[in-house]
Amino acid sequence: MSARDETWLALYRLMLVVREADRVIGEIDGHWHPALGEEAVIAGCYHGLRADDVVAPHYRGMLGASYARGADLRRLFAGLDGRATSHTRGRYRSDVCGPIEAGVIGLYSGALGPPIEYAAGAALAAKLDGKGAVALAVFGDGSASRGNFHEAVNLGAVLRLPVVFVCQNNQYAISTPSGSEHGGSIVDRAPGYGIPGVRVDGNDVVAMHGAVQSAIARARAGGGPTLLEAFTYRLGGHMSADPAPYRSSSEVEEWAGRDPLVRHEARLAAEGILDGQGAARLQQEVAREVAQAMAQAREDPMPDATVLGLDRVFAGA
Ligand SMILES: Cc1ncc(C[n+]2csc(CCOP(=O)(O)OP(=O)(O)O)c2C)c(N)n1
Repeated sequence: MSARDETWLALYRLMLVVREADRVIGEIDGHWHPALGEEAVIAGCYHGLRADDVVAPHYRGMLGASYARGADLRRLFAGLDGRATSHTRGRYRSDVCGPIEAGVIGLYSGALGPPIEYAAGAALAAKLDGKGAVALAVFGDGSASRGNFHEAVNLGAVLRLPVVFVCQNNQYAISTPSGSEHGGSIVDRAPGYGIPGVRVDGNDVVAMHGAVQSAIARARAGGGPTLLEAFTYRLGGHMSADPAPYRSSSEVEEWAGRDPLVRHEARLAAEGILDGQGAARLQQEVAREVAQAMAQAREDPMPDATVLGLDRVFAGA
């Protein structure tokens, strides 16, 4: 199998994991933020990075990013409700805070925006190290309206840092449509910083992966930052418990017709890489992996109060 075919298959598998994990988590957690429809952005961004690269993912994609970087699915699931086996031993939810040991920077304060700057900081460290590592910041269209965006991109441009900025533009920030969040287009901000800006079809995983890899190669070679705007659509609600009554069903249906998984399946079949039966087998394999990891995680213990520091909170009470 050619390297291209292997990459395309790996991208498909990663998208399947993201979708299946979303589905399974959504059944037990109403506060989960599904990435339904945005899987191509996630797979395209996080597949194929170097082990020493650092990512600051958008929270809607944190779990997929962590998995792509080698984190254990069971431990990621255990982090959903703070179990002892999770990467932070129950201190922080894994949907907003990936394992730092896998090179994943979390949304530590819960505020959207600062991780874009964390990525610029990681890129500065990588530049000083001189080993060619790159940082990747991924953030939503709403997050791009925060001041952190400007500071991070400006610093990256001025210092020519090895950082790639990707706006995961799913056209909504909770119930606010992107047209009411920011004036003009996000990618058009790039020339103002003197860096390249590229708008990518965020529902096409091959286009997405190609654009991210080109921007990373440029950053690694000392060319500085690139701003990518991955244009996609949030097919689900803001959270799994959100029926999203603030948008029309015709809009959702139109975008459902551009489902990134269906599109990639058609491509894999047309190129003779994976037929319908092969795709069904892979889907079953992924469903088993996700179900098993979730079942194990649900059996995992909750952390001891001393790990969480609760013994101090309640000391003397
Ligand atoms: C600084 C800050 N403001 C508000 C929030 C509350 N909040 C959580 S998710 C969200 C929507 C973010 O929209 P976007 O960046 O487009 O990401 P999406 O949810 O669409 O993936 C908001 C406003 C927050 N976490 N941090």
